[in-house]
Amino acid sequence: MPSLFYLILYCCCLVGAVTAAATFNDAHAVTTVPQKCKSLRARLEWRAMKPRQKKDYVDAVKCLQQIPAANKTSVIQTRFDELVSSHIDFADRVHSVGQFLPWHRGLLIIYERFIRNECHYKGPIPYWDWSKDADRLTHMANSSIFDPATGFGGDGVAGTYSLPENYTLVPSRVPINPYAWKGCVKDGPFAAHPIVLGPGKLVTKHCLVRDINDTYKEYLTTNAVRNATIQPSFELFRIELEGRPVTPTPKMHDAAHVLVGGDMSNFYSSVADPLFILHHANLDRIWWVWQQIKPAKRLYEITGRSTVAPPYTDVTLDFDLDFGALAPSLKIRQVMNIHEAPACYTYV
Ligand SMILES: *[C@@H]1O[C@H](CO)[C@@H](O)[C@H](O)[C@H]1NC(C)=O
Ligand SMILES: *[C@@H]1O[C@H](CO)[C@@H](O)[C@H](O)[C@H]1NC(C)=O
Ligand SMILES: *[C@@H]1O[C@H](CO)[C@@H](O)[C@H](O)[C@H]1NC(C)=O
Ligand SMILES: *[C@@H]1O[C@H](CO)[C@@H](O)[C@H](O)[C@H]1NC(C)=O
Ligand SMILES: [Cu+2]
Repeated sequence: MPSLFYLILYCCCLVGAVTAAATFNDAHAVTTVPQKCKSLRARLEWRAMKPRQKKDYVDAVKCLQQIPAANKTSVIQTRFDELVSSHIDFADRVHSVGQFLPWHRGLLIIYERFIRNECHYKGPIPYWDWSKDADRLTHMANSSIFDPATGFGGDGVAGTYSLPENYTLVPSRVPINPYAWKGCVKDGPFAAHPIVLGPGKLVTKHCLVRDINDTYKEYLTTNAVRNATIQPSFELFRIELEGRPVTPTPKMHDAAHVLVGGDMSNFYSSVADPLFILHHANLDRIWWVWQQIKPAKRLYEITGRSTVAPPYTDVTLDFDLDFGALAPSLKIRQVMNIHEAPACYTYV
Protein backbone atom coordinates (compact mmCIF):
# COMPACT_ATOMS: atom_id res chain seq x y z
CA MET A 1 0.00 0.00 0.00
CA PRO A 2 1.61 3.32 -1.01
CA SER A 3 2.33 5.76 1.77
CA LEU A 4 0.17 8.85 1.86
CA PHE A 5 2.78 10.85 3.72
CA TYR A 6 4.16 12.62 0.73
CA LEU A 7 2.65 13.64 -2.53
CA ILE A 8 5.54 14.19 -4.81
CA LEU A 9 3.98 16.69 -7.13
CA TYR A 10 6.59 19.27 -7.78
CA CYS A 11 9.72 17.19 -8.17
CA CYS A 12 10.21 18.17 -11.78
CA CYS A 13 9.88 21.88 -11.12
CA LEU A 14 13.27 21.95 -9.43
CA VAL A 15 14.88 21.79 -12.84
CA GLY A 16 14.96 25.11 -14.61
CA ALA A 17 13.87 28.45 -13.27
CA VAL A 18 13.53 27.46 -9.64
CA THR A 19 17.04 27.19 -8.37
CA ALA A 20 16.59 28.52 -4.87
CA ALA A 21 13.60 26.50 -3.77
CA ALA A 22 13.11 26.95 -0.05
CA THR A 23 12.90 23.64 1.71
CA PHE A 24 11.06 22.96 4.88
CA ASN A 25 14.23 22.84 6.91
CA ASP A 26 15.21 26.37 6.00
CA ALA A 27 13.60 27.74 9.13
CA HIS A 28 14.91 31.18 8.39
CA ALA A 29 14.45 31.24 4.65
CA VAL A 30 12.15 34.23 4.88
CA THR A 31 11.59 35.71 1.52
CA THR A 32 8.62 37.64 0.22
CA VAL A 33 8.59 35.90 -3.15
CA PRO A 34 6.54 32.69 -3.00
CA GLN A 35 8.80 29.68 -3.43
CA LYS A 36 8.13 26.35 -5.08
CA CYS A 37 8.02 23.19 -2.97
CA LYS A 38 10.05 20.04 -3.54
CA SER A 39 7.05 18.02 -2.42
CA LEU A 40 3.71 18.53 -0.73
CA ARG A 41 2.98 16.84 2.57
CA ALA A 42 -0.55 15.49 2.85
CA ARG A 43 -2.62 16.50 5.87
CA LEU A 44 -5.10 13.78 6.79
CA GLU A 45 -8.32 13.56 8.73
CA TRP A 46 -7.50 11.95 12.09
CA ARG A 47 -9.65 8.89 11.33
CA ALA A 48 -7.89 8.32 8.01
CA MET A 49 -4.58 7.85 9.77
CA LYS A 50 -3.29 4.37 10.49
CA PRO A 51 -2.87 3.27 14.14
CA ARG A 52 0.90 3.62 13.82
CA GLN A 53 0.58 7.18 12.41
CA LYS A 54 -1.75 8.15 15.26
CA LYS A 55 0.69 6.83 17.83
CA ASP A 56 3.63 8.63 16.21
CA TYR A 57 1.65 11.88 16.16
CA VAL A 58 0.68 11.64 19.83
CA ASP A 59 4.31 10.84 20.67
CA ALA A 60 5.42 13.94 18.75
CA VAL A 61 3.04 16.16 20.73
CA LYS A 62 4.33 14.60 23.96
CA CYS A 63 7.86 15.27 22.74
CA LEU A 64 7.06 18.98 22.28
CA GLN A 65 5.65 18.94 25.80
CA GLN A 66 9.02 17.65 27.05
CA ILE A 67 11.76 19.42 25.15
CA PRO A 68 13.04 22.66 26.68
CA ALA A 69 11.80 26.03 25.53
CA ALA A 70 14.17 28.01 23.33
CA ASN A 71 13.59 30.92 25.68
CA LYS A 72 12.86 29.51 29.12
CA THR A 73 11.25 31.62 31.80
CA SER A 74 10.14 30.68 35.31
CA VAL A 75 6.79 29.67 33.78
CA ILE A 76 7.52 28.69 30.18
CA GLN A 77 9.53 25.46 30.30
CA THR A 78 8.84 23.60 27.05
CA ARG A 79 8.47 24.20 23.30
CA PHE A 80 4.78 23.38 23.70
CA ASP A 81 4.45 26.08 26.39
CA GLU A 82 6.00 28.55 23.94
CA LEU A 83 3.30 27.82 21.38
CA VAL A 84 0.57 28.28 23.99
CA SER A 85 2.21 31.46 25.23
CA SER A 86 2.47 32.95 21.76
CA HIS A 87 -1.27 32.50 21.21
CA ILE A 88 -2.00 34.05 24.62
CA ASP A 89 0.14 37.07 23.71
CA PHE A 90 -1.28 37.57 20.22
CA ALA A 91 -4.93 36.50 20.66
CA ASP A 92 -6.29 40.03 21.03
CA ARG A 93 -4.63 41.08 17.76
CA VAL A 94 -5.28 38.05 15.54
CA HIS A 95 -8.99 37.33 15.95
CA SER A 96 -11.95 39.20 14.39
CA VAL A 97 -9.56 40.78 11.87
CA GLY A 98 -8.22 40.18 8.37
CA GLN A 99 -5.18 38.25 9.59
CA PHE A 100 -7.25 35.68 11.54
CA LEU A 101 -6.89 32.86 9.00
CA PRO A 102 -3.38 33.75 7.72
CA TRP A 103 -1.99 34.08 11.26
CA HIS A 104 -3.34 30.70 12.35
CA ARG A 105 -2.10 29.12 9.11
CA GLY A 106 1.31 30.57 9.98
CA LEU A 107 1.14 29.25 13.55
CA LEU A 108 0.45 25.74 12.24
CA ILE A 109 3.37 26.02 9.81
CA ILE A 110 5.63 26.93 12.75
CA TYR A 111 4.16 24.09 14.83
CA GLU A 112 4.78 21.61 12.01
CA ARG A 113 8.37 22.82 11.73
CA PHE A 114 8.86 22.24 15.48
CA ILE A 115 7.55 18.68 15.52
CA ARG A 116 9.45 17.72 12.39
CA ASN A 117 12.78 19.39 13.13
CA GLU A 118 12.89 19.02 16.89
CA CYS A 119 10.84 15.86 17.48
CA HIS A 120 11.75 14.06 14.24
CA TYR A 121 8.10 13.52 13.37
CA LYS A 122 7.74 12.23 9.82
CA GLY A 123 4.01 11.62 9.50
CA PRO A 124 1.08 13.76 8.45
CA ILE A 125 -0.40 16.69 10.33
CA PRO A 126 -3.94 15.61 11.22
CA TYR A 127 -7.13 17.63 11.05
CA TRP A 128 -10.44 16.98 12.81
CA ASP A 129 -13.38 17.20 10.46
CA TRP A 130 -16.00 17.70 13.17
CA SER A 131 -18.81 17.80 10.59
CA LYS A 132 -18.48 13.99 10.39
CA ASP A 133 -19.50 13.88 14.05
CA ALA A 134 -21.94 16.80 14.09
CA ASP A 135 -24.00 15.35 11.22
CA ARG A 136 -24.76 12.27 13.36
CA LEU A 137 -27.38 11.92 16.05
CA THR A 138 -24.88 10.52 18.56
CA HIS A 139 -23.31 12.54 21.34
CA MET A 140 -20.16 14.42 20.36
CA ALA A 141 -18.37 12.78 23.28
CA ASN A 142 -18.83 9.48 21.42
CA SER A 143 -16.65 10.68 18.55
CA SER A 144 -13.58 8.54 18.11
CA ILE A 145 -11.49 11.73 18.32
CA PHE A 146 -12.18 11.54 22.07
CA ASP A 147 -11.33 7.85 22.33
CA PRO A 148 -8.81 7.18 25.12
CA ALA A 149 -6.87 4.65 23.03
CA THR A 150 -7.13 5.92 19.45
CA GLY A 151 -7.87 9.61 20.11
CA PHE A 152 -7.10 12.49 22.46
CA GLY A 153 -8.93 11.33 25.57
CA GLY A 154 -12.50 12.12 26.49
CA ASP A 155 -14.66 14.54 28.40
CA GLY A 156 -13.74 16.13 31.70
CA VAL A 157 -14.88 14.29 34.82
CA ALA A 158 -17.36 16.42 36.76
CA GLY A 159 -16.17 17.77 40.06
CA THR A 160 -12.45 17.27 39.50
CA TYR A 161 -11.56 20.87 38.64
CA SER A 162 -12.58 24.32 39.83
CA LEU A 163 -11.49 27.62 38.39
CA PRO A 164 -9.15 29.65 40.59
CA GLU A 165 -11.07 32.02 42.85
CA ASN A 166 -9.40 35.07 41.32
CA TYR A 167 -10.26 34.11 37.74
CA THR A 168 -12.26 37.30 37.11
CA LEU A 169 -9.53 39.55 38.44
CA VAL A 170 -6.90 39.11 35.76
CA PRO A 171 -7.86 41.66 33.11
CA SER A 172 -8.53 40.31 29.63
CA ARG A 173 -10.75 41.49 26.81
CA VAL A 174 -12.52 38.13 26.46
CA PRO A 175 -13.47 36.70 29.85
CA ILE A 176 -13.20 33.06 30.94
CA ASN A 177 -16.55 31.29 30.44
CA PRO A 178 -17.12 29.76 33.88
CA TYR A 179 -19.70 27.26 32.55
CA ALA A 180 -17.23 25.35 30.39
CA TRP A 181 -14.91 23.85 33.03
CA LYS A 182 -16.57 20.59 34.04
CA GLY A 183 -13.46 18.72 35.05
CA CYS A 184 -10.15 17.06 34.30
CA VAL A 185 -9.66 14.69 31.37
CA LYS A 186 -8.87 11.43 33.15
CA ASP A 187 -8.12 9.16 30.22
CA GLY A 188 -6.16 9.19 26.98
CA PRO A 189 -2.61 10.27 26.22
CA PHE A 190 -2.69 13.72 27.85
CA ALA A 191 -4.43 12.97 31.15
CA ALA A 192 -1.23 13.08 33.15
CA HIS A 193 0.36 16.10 31.52
CA PRO A 194 0.10 19.23 33.66
CA ILE A 195 -0.71 22.49 31.87
CA VAL A 196 1.13 25.53 33.19
CA LEU A 197 -0.52 28.40 31.28
CA GLY A 198 -4.15 29.49 31.54
CA PRO A 199 -7.04 29.51 31.97
CA GLY A 200 -6.90 32.68 29.92
CA LYS A 201 -4.11 34.99 31.01
CA LEU A 202 -3.79 33.32 34.39
CA VAL A 203 -0.75 31.22 35.11
CA THR A 204 -1.90 28.15 37.06
CA LYS A 205 -0.70 24.59 37.00
CA HIS A 206 -3.75 22.46 36.16
CA CYS A 207 -5.01 19.35 34.42
CA LEU A 208 -6.31 19.37 30.85
CA VAL A 209 -9.95 20.43 31.32
CA ARG A 210 -12.88 19.68 28.98
CA ASP A 211 -16.63 20.10 29.10
CA ILE A 212 -18.06 18.58 25.93
CA ASN A 213 -21.38 20.23 25.15
CA ASP A 214 -23.69 19.00 22.36
CA THR A 215 -25.42 22.40 22.20
CA TYR A 216 -22.79 23.50 19.67
CA LYS A 217 -23.17 20.55 17.30
CA GLU A 218 -25.63 22.38 15.06
CA TYR A 219 -22.97 24.96 14.15
CA LEU A 220 -20.52 22.29 12.99
CA THR A 221 -22.56 20.38 10.44
CA THR A 222 -21.92 19.95 6.74
CA ASN A 223 -24.58 22.63 6.22
CA ALA A 224 -22.64 25.02 8.42
CA VAL A 225 -19.49 24.38 6.38
CA ARG A 226 -21.46 25.00 3.19
CA ASN A 227 -22.81 28.28 4.56
CA ALA A 228 -19.20 29.46 4.72
CA THR A 229 -17.85 28.03 1.47
CA ILE A 230 -20.70 29.60 -0.58
CA GLN A 231 -19.70 33.11 0.55
CA PRO A 232 -18.60 35.27 -2.39
CA SER A 233 -15.88 37.33 -0.69
CA PHE A 234 -13.05 36.59 1.73
CA GLU A 235 -14.47 38.92 4.39
CA LEU A 236 -17.94 37.28 4.33
CA PHE A 237 -16.32 33.84 4.33
CA ARG A 238 -14.06 34.70 7.27
CA ILE A 239 -16.97 36.06 9.34
CA GLU A 240 -19.17 33.02 8.56
CA LEU A 241 -16.33 30.75 9.66
CA GLU A 242 -14.98 32.64 12.67
CA GLY A 243 -18.22 33.57 14.44
CA ARG A 244 -18.52 35.31 17.77
CA PRO A 245 -18.00 37.98 18.92
CA VAL A 246 -18.53 39.39 15.40
CA THR A 247 -21.66 37.29 14.74
CA PRO A 248 -24.54 36.92 17.25
CA THR A 249 -24.59 33.12 17.05
CA PRO A 250 -21.64 30.71 17.18
CA LYS A 251 -20.01 29.69 13.93
CA MET A 252 -17.56 26.87 13.24
CA HIS A 253 -14.46 28.43 14.78
CA ASP A 254 -15.86 29.41 18.14
CA ALA A 255 -18.41 26.55 18.20
CA ALA A 256 -15.80 23.79 18.15
CA HIS A 257 -13.74 25.65 20.76
CA VAL A 258 -16.65 25.86 23.20
CA LEU A 259 -18.05 22.45 22.28
CA VAL A 260 -14.85 20.83 23.56
CA GLY A 261 -14.86 23.27 26.49
CA GLY A 262 -12.29 23.76 29.24
CA ASP A 263 -8.86 24.86 28.06
CA MET A 264 -9.98 24.58 24.43
CA SER A 265 -12.84 27.04 25.09
CA ASN A 266 -10.56 29.86 26.14
CA PHE A 267 -9.84 32.69 23.74
CA TYR A 268 -6.21 32.98 24.89
CA SER A 269 -4.95 29.63 26.22
CA SER A 270 -6.81 27.17 23.94
CA VAL A 271 -3.57 25.90 22.36
CA ALA A 272 -3.01 23.97 25.62
CA ASP A 273 -5.48 21.34 24.38
CA PRO A 274 -3.74 19.32 21.63
CA LEU A 275 -7.08 19.34 19.76
CA PHE A 276 -6.48 23.04 18.98
CA ILE A 277 -4.12 22.08 16.16
CA LEU A 278 -6.56 19.58 14.64
CA HIS A 279 -9.42 22.09 14.84
CA HIS A 280 -7.42 24.90 13.26
CA ALA A 281 -6.08 22.57 10.59
CA ASN A 282 -9.70 21.83 9.69
CA LEU A 283 -10.57 25.55 9.53
CA ASP A 284 -7.46 26.05 7.40
CA ARG A 285 -8.64 23.22 5.13
CA ILE A 286 -12.07 24.83 4.74
CA TRP A 287 -10.34 28.12 3.81
CA TRP A 288 -8.34 26.17 1.20
CA VAL A 289 -11.56 24.60 -0.12
CA TRP A 290 -13.02 28.11 -0.46
CA GLN A 291 -9.84 29.35 -2.18
CA GLN A 292 -9.91 26.44 -4.64
CA ILE A 293 -13.48 27.16 -5.77
CA LYS A 294 -12.17 30.16 -7.76
CA PRO A 295 -8.39 30.02 -7.47
CA ALA A 296 -7.71 32.79 -9.96
CA LYS A 297 -9.60 35.26 -7.76
CA ARG A 298 -9.24 33.71 -4.31
CA LEU A 299 -5.74 32.31 -4.00
CA TYR A 300 -4.43 35.75 -3.09
CA GLU A 301 -7.68 37.40 -1.96
CA ILE A 302 -7.17 39.05 1.42
CA THR A 303 -9.23 41.78 3.07
CA GLY A 304 -10.36 42.76 6.54
CA ARG A 305 -9.49 45.08 9.36
CA SER A 306 -5.87 45.41 10.39
CA THR A 307 -6.80 45.92 14.05
CA VAL A 308 -9.83 45.16 16.23
CA ALA A 309 -10.31 48.81 17.27
CA PRO A 310 -10.08 51.95 15.14
CA PRO A 311 -8.10 53.47 13.60
CA TYR A 312 -7.78 50.53 11.25
CA THR A 313 -6.82 50.01 7.67
CA ASP A 314 -7.35 46.98 5.46
CA VAL A 315 -4.76 44.24 5.62
CA THR A 316 -2.87 43.56 2.41
CA LEU A 317 -0.61 40.79 1.18
CA ASP A 318 2.33 42.77 2.59
CA PHE A 319 0.94 42.72 6.14
CA ASP A 320 3.37 41.16 8.65
CA LEU A 321 2.17 38.17 10.67
CA ASP A 322 3.98 38.57 13.97
CA PHE A 323 4.75 35.55 16.18
CA GLY A 324 7.02 37.32 18.65
CA ALA A 325 10.01 35.34 19.86
CA LEU A 326 8.47 32.08 18.60
CA ALA A 327 9.55 32.47 14.98
CA PRO A 328 10.39 35.10 12.36
CA SER A 329 7.39 37.00 11.05
CA LEU A 330 5.76 36.06 7.76
CA LYS A 331 4.02 38.23 5.19
CA ILE A 332 0.40 37.28 4.54
CA ARG A 333 1.45 36.71 0.92
CA GLN A 334 3.74 33.86 2.02
CA VAL A 335 0.93 31.77 3.51
CA MET A 336 -1.83 32.32 0.95
CA ASN A 337 -0.87 29.39 -1.26
CA ILE A 338 -0.34 26.21 0.76
CA HIS A 339 1.33 24.64 -2.27
CA GLU A 340 4.22 27.08 -1.98
CA ALA A 341 6.95 27.39 0.65
CA PRO A 342 7.04 27.77 3.56
CA ALA A 343 3.72 25.84 3.69
CA CYS A 344 4.22 22.96 1.21
CA TYR A 345 1.26 20.85 2.23
CA THR A 346 -2.10 19.86 0.89
CA TYR A 347 -5.33 18.47 2.31
CA VAL A 348 -6.47 14.96 1.51
C1 LIG B 1 -22.53 7.30 23.52
O1 LIG B 1 -21.74 6.91 24.61
C2 LIG B 1 -22.44 6.67 25.80
C3 LIG B 1 -21.47 6.39 26.92
O2 LIG B 1 -20.36 5.73 26.46
C4 LIG B 1 -23.46 5.55 25.61
O3 LIG B 1 -24.19 5.33 26.77
C5 LIG B 1 -24.36 5.94 24.45
O4 LIG B 1 -25.27 4.90 24.19
C6 LIG B 1 -23.55 6.23 23.21
N1 LIG B 1 -24.42 6.47 22.05
C7 LIG B 1 -25.00 7.60 21.68
C8 LIG B 1 -26.10 7.50 20.68
O5 LIG B 1 -24.70 8.70 22.06
C1 LIG C 1 -24.05 23.77 27.17
O1 LIG C 1 -23.95 25.10 26.77
C2 LIG C 1 -25.15 25.83 26.90
C3 LIG C 1 -24.93 27.17 26.23
O2 LIG C 1 -23.83 27.85 26.80
C4 LIG C 1 -25.50 25.94 28.35
O3 LIG C 1 -26.71 26.65 28.51
C5 LIG C 1 -25.65 24.54 28.92
O4 LIG C 1 -25.85 24.62 30.31
C6 LIG C 1 -24.43 23.70 28.64
N1 LIG C 1 -24.74 22.33 28.99
C7 LIG C 1 -23.99 21.63 29.80
C8 LIG C 1 -24.44 20.23 30.04
O5 LIG C 1 -22.98 22.08 30.33
C1 LIG D 1 -27.06 28.46 7.03
O1 LIG D 1 -27.54 29.70 6.57
C2 LIG D 1 -28.96 29.80 6.58
C3 LIG D 1 -29.32 31.12 5.90
O2 LIG D 1 -28.64 32.20 6.50
C4 LIG D 1 -29.45 29.74 8.02
O3 LIG D 1 -30.85 29.82 8.06
C5 LIG D 1 -29.00 28.43 8.62
O4 LIG D 1 -29.33 28.40 9.98
C6 LIG D 1 -27.52 28.24 8.47
N1 LIG D 1 -27.17 26.92 8.94
C7 LIG D 1 -26.10 26.66 9.66
C8 LIG D 1 -25.94 25.25 10.11
O5 LIG D 1 -25.26 27.51 9.93
C1 LIG E 1 12.83 35.77 25.64
O1 LIG E 1 11.63 36.17 26.26
C2 LIG E 1 11.66 37.46 26.79
C3 LIG E 1 10.39 37.65 27.60
O2 LIG E 1 9.26 37.36 26.83
C4 LIG E 1 11.80 38.44 25.65
O3 LIG E 1 11.84 39.75 26.13
C5 LIG E 1 13.07 38.14 24.88
O4 LIG E 1 13.14 38.94 23.73
C6 LIG E 1 13.14 36.69 24.46
N1 LIG E 1 14.45 36.40 23.94
C7 LIG E 1 14.65 35.77 22.82
C8 LIG E 1 16.10 35.52 22.44
O5 LIG E 1 13.76 35.37 22.10
CU1 LIG F 1 -6.67 31.63 17.83
